[in-house]
Amino acid sequence: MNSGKFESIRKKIEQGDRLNRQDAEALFKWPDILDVGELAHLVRTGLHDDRAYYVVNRHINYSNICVNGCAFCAFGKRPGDPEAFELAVEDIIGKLNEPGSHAITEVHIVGGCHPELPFDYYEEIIRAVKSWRPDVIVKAFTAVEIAHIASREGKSVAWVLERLKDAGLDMLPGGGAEIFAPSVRARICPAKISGDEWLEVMRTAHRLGIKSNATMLFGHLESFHDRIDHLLKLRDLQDETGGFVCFIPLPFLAKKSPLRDIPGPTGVDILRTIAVSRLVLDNIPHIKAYWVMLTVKLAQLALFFGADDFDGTVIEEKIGHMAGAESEEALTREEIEYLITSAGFRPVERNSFFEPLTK
Ligand code: V47
Repeated sequence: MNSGKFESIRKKIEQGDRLNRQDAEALFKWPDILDVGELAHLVRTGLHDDRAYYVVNRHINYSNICVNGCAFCAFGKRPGDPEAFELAVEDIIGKLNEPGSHAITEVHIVGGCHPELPFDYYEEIIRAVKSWRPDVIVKAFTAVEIAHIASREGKSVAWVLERLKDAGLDMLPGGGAEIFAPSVRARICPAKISGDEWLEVMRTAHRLGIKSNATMLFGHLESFHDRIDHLLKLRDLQDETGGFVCFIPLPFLAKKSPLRDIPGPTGVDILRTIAVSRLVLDNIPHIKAYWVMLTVKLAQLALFFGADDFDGTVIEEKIGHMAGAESEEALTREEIEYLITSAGFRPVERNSFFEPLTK
């Protein structure tokens, strides 16, 4: 690529113009990632100055039993597998009552596509968490779980979302998007809903006033073209609904996953992908450096490559760690603030919707 192309992209960014597919391709090919990072940092700083957000939250997995059997996933287990588990609603509340969870403002609840759990169970989880603490934000069930629950109940996605919203659901997490390209999904997650179905669940959620995040799993069998296509589809839906709060690029962790022969993305590829995401997704306000998958050291660097959010305290994490994540399972508020401050940014505690919280 010649430097003229890079300069034309720089100009677009400086003028606030939208990048197109060719621009994104050029950014993936440009040899110096520091140039790409500099542009992403310009955008990130324009939006968020020196703020780096974090949330005091807790993850809870209600079950890892899953009928999908995705090739990249070490978390999901078939029914009867010795590592399969399923929590009763009381167990979930028990986790919230453990020391360390008292200050959380968000509960992130996800599981697999369970073949048998009744609809009441999902409603009860949300009601129980809300009665544990009415002001805690419940971010629960990926678009994949919502579609699965709807299909098991023989109801529409809108019906499921409306019922869960009535029970107290505040927001959907961004998981399960993987990569939208059908040819790659056919190899890594053939039983999962299609990318278009994932987008349709999110469209419905946003129409019903339920905001969500969005993810992209990268560094497995997909091409740069597939990544760009994924980002552009999210950007198109965001133009339509405005319902995405934050985008989370998830580097594939291969080590203990069924696809363990694939090396997974390098650090440079991860930083470049975060930067390109910031530059292409001009209508999604926040980009998360999810330290669990990135490691805290790379997450710090990601703050210079377009990311503005460090995610959270998490407390208990299974999806990444069962796949071989090398990070801790939890960070304290003080540790996160130290990591952000020592990278030269200003830590801002936020709620799930990125409203700043004063301590
Ligand atoms: O949906 C599964 C991915 C996701 C692997 O919305 C893997 O705020 C890497 O979505 N290597 C779960 N990734 C994590 C997630 C998330 C995390 C934090 C915050 C939010 C949010 C969402 O992890 C899954 C899947 O896409 N995943 N296996 C793996 N081997």
